[in-house]
Formats: sequence, structure tokens, C-alpha cells
Amino acid sequence: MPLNIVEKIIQSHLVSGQMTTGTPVGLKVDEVYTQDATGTMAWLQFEAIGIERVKVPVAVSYVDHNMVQSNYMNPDDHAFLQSAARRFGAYFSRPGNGICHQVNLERFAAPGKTALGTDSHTPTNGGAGMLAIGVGGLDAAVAMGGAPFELNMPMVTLIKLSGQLRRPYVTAMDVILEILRRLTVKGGVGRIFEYGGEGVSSLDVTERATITNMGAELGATTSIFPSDDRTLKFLKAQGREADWIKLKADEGAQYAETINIDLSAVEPMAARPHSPDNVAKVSELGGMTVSQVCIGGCTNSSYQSMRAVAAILKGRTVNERVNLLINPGSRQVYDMILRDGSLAALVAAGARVLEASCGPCIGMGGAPGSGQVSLRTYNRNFEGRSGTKDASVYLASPITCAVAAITGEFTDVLTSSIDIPALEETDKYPVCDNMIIPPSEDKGQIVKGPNIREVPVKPPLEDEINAEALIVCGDNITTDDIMPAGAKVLPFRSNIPAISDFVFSNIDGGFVKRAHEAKPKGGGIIIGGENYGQGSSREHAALAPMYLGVQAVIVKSFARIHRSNLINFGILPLTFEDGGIVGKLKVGDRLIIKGLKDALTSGQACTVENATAGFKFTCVSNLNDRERELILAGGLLPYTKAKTP
Ligand code: MIC
Ligand code: SF4
Repeated sequence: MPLNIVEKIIQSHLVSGQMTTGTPVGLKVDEVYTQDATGTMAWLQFEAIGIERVKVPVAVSYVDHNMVQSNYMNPDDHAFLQSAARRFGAYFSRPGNGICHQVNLERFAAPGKTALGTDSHTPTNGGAGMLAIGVGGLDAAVAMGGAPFELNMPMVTLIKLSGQLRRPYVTAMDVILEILRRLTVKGGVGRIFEYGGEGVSSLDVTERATITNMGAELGATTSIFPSDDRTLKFLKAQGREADWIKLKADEGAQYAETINIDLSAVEPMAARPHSPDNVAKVSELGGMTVSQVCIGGCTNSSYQSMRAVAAILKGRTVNERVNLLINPGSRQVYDMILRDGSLAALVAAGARVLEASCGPCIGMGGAPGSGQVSLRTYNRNFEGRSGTKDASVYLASPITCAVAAITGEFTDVLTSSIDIPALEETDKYPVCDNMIIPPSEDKGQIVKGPNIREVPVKPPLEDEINAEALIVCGDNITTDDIMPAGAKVLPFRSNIPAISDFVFSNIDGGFVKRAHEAKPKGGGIIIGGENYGQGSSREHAALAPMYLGVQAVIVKSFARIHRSNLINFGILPLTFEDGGIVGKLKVGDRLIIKGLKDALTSGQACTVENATAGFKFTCVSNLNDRERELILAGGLLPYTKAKTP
């Protein structure tokens, strides 16, 4: 039978199940990587499982998110991660080496292999033909212990590219924004996007990586490109041609759906506040004043992008009303723009160059001023994520951003008089891995600062939930809404009791108090709409509510990673049989679900009684066998510990 690329990789890694859409498949994992903000939990969980050394061929611990070091907490986390990498046999990418996805693409991504990363943008590696999936920390920890990774076999959608980009004005970022415009932030749920068509060969690996990176915003399980001569060129330039294999779909391969994109018709696009799918043409926004421009992050930090930005800014001055911040994605890129004079051009133009880390993308500094418009090359513009609640954050290509930094306003680069240089991908990257500490036989000691606390564990599921509705939310609630990030909160990622104080704090200041009051009275339930938990992989958005006594989340539909995280921490994910019920539920309603164990083991539908308002409704759990066992056990940690000798 002819296979598509996704099926080829899944088939060659299949440990259990069959490739039938919607049914569970277990996959052998070739690489697992963590980043600091999710990694401390992942490594604490790995330690709690009690396995001596990582059992995957490659494990890498990156430090990139939380680098502000405003007190001892960040550096303590970094020291813990370094000591855990040494103790358990992982590579350690030191702070300053760059953002996990960009560095992984450069140094570890390999076509035909599988990777899990504790970050939703792990699919970046799909630009090099790797099947790379974002997961919560506990899933990563269990996979590092040698267990296969289980997921429900997604649908494979072909995105067929034709034509050629109108270079240098239109970029890969505009392509993924156009796809987001068409499909929305829910359009990828339950799907893997496989790119094909004759337009693929015109895109460099780093351009492909921009597209697969931001495929996360579609809610997709992952996105992947074929591995071809461009992939070989990239790996060769990284000194890694030995990692190359050719990877293409068989003639006659089947797809669940096909979406056609004509690259020649794509225009410069921008996502408007406060969602990456709220996309318009830049020409429609022309003239709007911009106060801040941020260029870099994991979406648009390749050497070509940075060099193009520098070439546009060379000999000019950043507009007096604009603050231009640059965060290169990796030390390799930094090194290259330093050597070729681009950095000098940026600094001379007035850019404020930051270290190679996530920075303003996750609200770690670089917040815009009150009510300001910030234009960024990043992938998310959720309300408040920048650190300024009333800022208007737009997302666009590095070219659009660089031009706006000069003009001080949204400018359509197709018609602007500013010269945009055309640049080719380089043939040789300066490879220097001195900031990546390889696994060592000397295990050393694990170092834990005072802010690093044990991972809380939920007791096994009881037969009845009798709890209070703590919040009733609308559609597309993000994990940033549930568990904000930013400079104030991120330092508590290793301390669940402390970080729990911030649950829903950006959208409902009373949530934590209500949860504390409800905890001794049976705990709480969260009510939501469609695509609940979209966005990041942070398991803190499940772990902290669990710590606050949340027993169940009842919504119209879930985002994939968040649903898995809820199950991993023993919180029951339920969906309404009739979504209209959401409108009838109120904060404070007492909700009772009886006979849970039977309901979960048999038909899976359960009846919820609203004892306050006096009506009943039906919910479905849709748990597969393994998920049911996890929920009954109180989550993945107690389940795995019970199975580990
Ligand atoms: C993000 O972009 O939202 C993050 C911060 O990288 C998260 C991970 C985290 O919350 O630590 C993600 O994308 O998974
Ligand atoms: Fe870091 Fe932003 Fe990329 Fe998340 S999206 S990994 S915060 S640069």
C-alpha cells in the first residue's frame, strides 16, 4: 500500500496499535528534549519515577525561557537542570546557547526520526523531516524512561504547495499566517499536516521550520516536510550529512484531506490581536502606528532572516517612536551575524539586541507600554502574554517587522520604496558545540535550590465527584489564560504550591480563593467551551489546578496537549453531549457525578447533576484504555511508579 511520509515514520516506529485514524498507536521515541520552564518538572518527575538513566538514544535539556535571573530562583533551576542532565545521561545546552527549537533544528533534528519535546513548538523540527511532537513534562519523563509514546492516530492532511514565493517580500511566515487565516486555531486539532507539492522544493529548511513551528497555532499534533536535496544541503552545512535520508510520500499515497496553497499568491500578512488566526493583509493595516518591534524567537530566527533584517536596517535609524528588540534564536545565528557585520548594522541602526533566548515572546522582559502596538515575528499574541494587558500585539514576517521599525507604521513591503535584499541560504554554518555538554559517565549529585519542590500527586479517582463549578469560560481558552507565564510567574515553575496562586489570575482574580474554599468541600470543576487549553504544553495548567482541588474539566472540546496533561495529573476531562448546557451553568453550582468508575469502564457517558439549579446533563469522557487506567490511578506518575520495578 502506498504510504505518506507520516505513515512511513509511524510504521517504522510502531510498537503497538494500528495506523487507523482515532485509535491509539504506541511509538518508539528517538529523541526527547526539554526546556527549562517545563523541564524542571519533567526532570523532577523522571527522578520520582526512579529510573537510573535515560533510555532514549538522545535526550537534551535546554535552557532558554527563563534567563532573567532577577533572583536566585532561575539560576537555581539552571543548576538543577545541569545536574539532572549529568545524573541521568542527557545533553545539556547551556544558557546562552539558544532557543530549544532553533538549536535542536541545527544540531539534532534528523529526517525519518521521532522526537518529543516539552514545548508546543517542537514541530519546528518537522522542517527537517522529523516527526516531532509537543508534550507535557510527565509524558516526556515517561518516554525518557524508555516507554513508547502513545497517541491517537491523527488524520493526515496534505498541504499542497504550488508556485513560488514573491521573494524577498513574501516569506514563510506569511504562508503560515495565510494557513491560519483559512483554518483557524482549531483547524489542526486531531491532524498532522504533511507538506507536499512542487512548491516544497523552493523552500529552505529554516523556512519550512517557520511553517511547522507555527503549525502549533493550528492546534495540529505536528507538521512535517519531505526530506530532499534542500534538507541534505542544510544538514551538510551543519556538518551532519550522515543524518540525512530521503523521505517522500509514495506515488498514490492517501490523505484525509488536501489543502492547496499557491505560494505566488501569498501576500504579506499579519495576525491581529489577540489570536494568531485573526489574520489580515498588511496592506489592509497600512499606516497604523507601531511603538515596538520584536524580531527573533523560535519562529523566525534563522541566519537568513536575521541577515535580511540587518540588510534592511543597514545605514538607517530605527524610527524615533519605535523600540526595536532583537532576540536571535541561537548562538550559531548570533555568531554568524556577529562575524558578517550584520550585528554591527543592527546596533548602529539603534536595535536593542538581547541574548539568544525566548525573551519578550513569553513576557520575560521587553513588555510594550500601555495601549501600545507591538509588532513581532513570534507565533503567539494572546492577550496579556507580552506582559501588558492592554497592548495590541501583531505577528508578521521579519521583513514586514524590519520595514515597520524604520517607517514606524505598518507598511506593505510589496509597495514600499525600501530596498529589500534577496538572500540565499548559506552553504556552511560555523559549528561549535562547546555550549552543549554531552552525557557523562560521572553522574555527580543533583542540586536543588530552596524553590524546587516535590511534584504533588493526586490520590486515585473516587467513585463520586461532588464539587463546585469554579469558573465558566468561553471558547479558545489558552494555557496562558489558565496559567500565565511572564517574569512574575515563571520563576515558580518548580514550585507548584507557589505557582498555584496564579491560576486564571489574568482573567478571573477570584478563582484561586474560590478553589481554596471549595477544596475541603469536594473540590472544584472547570467549565469551558471549544478548544479549551489551546497553546502551550505547560503542564502547570493542569498540575496547579489539580493542586487547588480541581477534579474535572467539562468543556465542548479540548486542545490535544492540555487534555493529555489533565489526564496525566488525574483530572477527569469530560465533554458536553449538548454544548448548549454551558450557558445554563453558573459559578458556584454544585455538580455531582455518581458511579464514575462504572461509567468510565462501560459506556463512558456519565450523568452530571446540577444540585444547585436542579437539572441533569450528560457528558462523555472519550478515554482510551490507557487513559482510563491513568485517571483511575490518579495520574501518570502513580501509574508509572506502580509499574517500575
Ligand atoms: C510558549 O510559547 O507558550 C512556551 C512558553 O514556549 C510554552 C512552554 C511553556 O509554557 O513553558 C509552549 O509553547 O509549550
Ligand atoms: Fe520560546 Fe516563544 Fe518559542 Fe515558546 S514560542 S519556545 S516562548 S520563543
